[in-house]
Amino acid sequence: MADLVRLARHDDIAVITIDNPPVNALSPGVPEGIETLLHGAAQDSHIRAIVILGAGQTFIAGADIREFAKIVSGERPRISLDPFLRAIEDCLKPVVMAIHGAAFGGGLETAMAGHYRVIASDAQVGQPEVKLGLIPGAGGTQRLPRLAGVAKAVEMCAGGQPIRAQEALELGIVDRLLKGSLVEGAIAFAREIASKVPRKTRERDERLRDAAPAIFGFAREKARKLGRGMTAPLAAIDAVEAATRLPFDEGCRREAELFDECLYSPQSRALIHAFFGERTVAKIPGLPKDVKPAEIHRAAVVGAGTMGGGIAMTFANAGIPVIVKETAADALDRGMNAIRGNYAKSAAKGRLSQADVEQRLARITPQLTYEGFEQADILVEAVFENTVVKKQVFAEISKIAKPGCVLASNTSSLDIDEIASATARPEMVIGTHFFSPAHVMRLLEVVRGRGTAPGVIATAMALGKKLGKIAVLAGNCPGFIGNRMVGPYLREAQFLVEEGASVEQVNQALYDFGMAMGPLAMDDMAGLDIGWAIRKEFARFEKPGVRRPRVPDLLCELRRFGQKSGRGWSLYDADRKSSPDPETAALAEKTAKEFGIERRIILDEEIVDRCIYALVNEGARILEDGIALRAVDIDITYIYGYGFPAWRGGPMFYADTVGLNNILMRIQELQRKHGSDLWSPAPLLERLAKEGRSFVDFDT
Ligand code: T1G
Repeated sequence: MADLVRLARHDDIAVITIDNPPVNALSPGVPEGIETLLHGAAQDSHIRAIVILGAGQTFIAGADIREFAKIVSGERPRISLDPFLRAIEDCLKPVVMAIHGAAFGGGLETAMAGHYRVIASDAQVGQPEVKLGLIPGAGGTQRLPRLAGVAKAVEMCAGGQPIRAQEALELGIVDRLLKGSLVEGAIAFAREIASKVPRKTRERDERLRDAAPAIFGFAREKARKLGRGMTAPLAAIDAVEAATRLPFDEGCRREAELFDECLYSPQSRALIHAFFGERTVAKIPGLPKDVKPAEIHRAAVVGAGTMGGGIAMTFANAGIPVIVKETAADALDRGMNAIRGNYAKSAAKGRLSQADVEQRLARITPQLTYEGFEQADILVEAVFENTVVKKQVFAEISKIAKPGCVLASNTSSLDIDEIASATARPEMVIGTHFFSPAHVMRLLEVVRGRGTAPGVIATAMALGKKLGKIAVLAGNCPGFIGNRMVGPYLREAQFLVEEGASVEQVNQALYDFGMAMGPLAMDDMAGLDIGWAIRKEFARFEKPGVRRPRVPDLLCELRRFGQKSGRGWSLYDADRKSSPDPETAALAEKTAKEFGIERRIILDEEIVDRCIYALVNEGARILEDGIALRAVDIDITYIYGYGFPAWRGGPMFYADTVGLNNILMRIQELQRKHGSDLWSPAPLLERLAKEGRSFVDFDT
């Protein structure tokens, strides 16, 4: 095994390089290796100062996240990084940390134990541990406020967002920005400071005194709002607050206590599952190794509606010129006005400069013809959700498209093979299901058809990453992964309203569970007419006599399509703020009477069980059918596409935490009450439960 750490002498400067690809994580052997070489260099009389840096793409990206599961399972002891960091901080010769790429988590904590820090101008530093349900556990909550001030340290540790090099310099986290060669710049800097007395960050208390107590109260309020349900951000605030109240060593002990509470919490396991899941979904087993994604330099979108416009923005935001075509001038104008409006909102929030906005708008070419489509590397159809309409568009674009051009449909549920049958090149057809608003939502559901070529799958998955999306590959069936599961989830929510729960109770119960919004609120946001069109499209597959929700169709017949028409399940004002609609409640009561549905008091627990277990059960069927490659693909789909709380790990991981046997028993109870057509346990769920296994086991 190549050395994880090595030392090179540059005359009077020692350079210690960490070489633990891919991200120089502090895996077992790395801290030990650094400490050994540091000790040697400190003893070497020729050496006046020491530089520590990372090989490859980045400085240290943190502790080795893979080790946490082993610690929690007891497979390996929790080893504190503190002695290693003190060895650096107490080194008698100046230690300069040279940062490039990312200094995240334990990486920034290691850097702050150094006496000086220099950084490449495009690098980032941060304490993203809360995204893993953890807090900085190696002195970060104690050293960062001493360098950056308390307010910024709270923001970075509780929010987890990295900052750029320039801001790190302005804050005093780093001492110099380097352009050009990092190692040469660092060595030159080390020579400059070699004769200075090493500064120990832990002794730099001056910035702790400027902490206004209100900082912590405000931060907790913000954390409860932005990290609703998450415990780690609050623990991070407690730890930084401890730094302002306790001497360094005691502050570190308090940090370690809070860290352990997080480490052994289910939230951390769920968020680490989501972290690796986000990377796993990009791996497509069975794709031939020699299949390489094609480059996408130009794109074209058919349809400038809500989805088409958002998709065009997504390409433009990624630097890809895009044509957007409509059939009528007024529709095109509406589409372009919506795009300009979205950019204006981003500029108003300071997320984009006016120059950025103009640059992105310049990449979007609105038009009423297919002119230029023949030059595109991908054509995306984003027209009305109807198979006949989509096939017509595919028949047209497949005649124009150049050889090798990917033909993609943004359908959210229709048959990709049926759509592909309208072309002479079904091997180039694939589903690219964006989520509304397409320029914001991170999920991209890539749907392979029976004939889709491996190269087209590879291209769509790589394009997803280039567009800043998390691409998940799904097989072709009605609704693919996401919408196929949302069907039973919404069905149960709608049934519960007919059975006596209020719309608000159903929404609140799932919101309190952690969903970004309740199921009926989501239905109203997406538009009840979408579900209506899909139900009509698939009515022929429905088994006669099986109970189905009545109220949603009645609302649609009354032209109540949700937010877009000011009322649906709820009422909406001009700012789309919702309020209870007594007419919906009356409609549910009347429907129940008409169809003999018993009305009763319903507890939140039943609402959550029925909606979430409907998701899990359908998820298990999707795995059986091979529509999803792994259970984690379903989890990532729901976390990034449907607002499922990441701190619960996604529906399948959540099911594992409840225990599949418990879920099976509850579903069998619902089966006895509501019948097998609505509630029969998926065979995979039954099998795993009987074998005492989990969905995570199923994936491994
Ligand atoms: N540990 C183990 N594996 C890691 C890792 C880590 N810290 N970071 C990345 N990987 C793996 C990843 O799974 C993938 O593997 C490969 O590296 C490339 O990653 C004590 C408690 C640095 C910005 O949270 O944000 O320090 O899929 O695809 O897009 O207080 O990785 O190839 O098999 O993401 O170029 C805190 C996590 C840890 C940073 C690079 N640190 N990493 O992005 O590559 S907790 C983090 C990232 C901690 C201390 C605490 C990103 C990156 P595979 P990638 P990338």
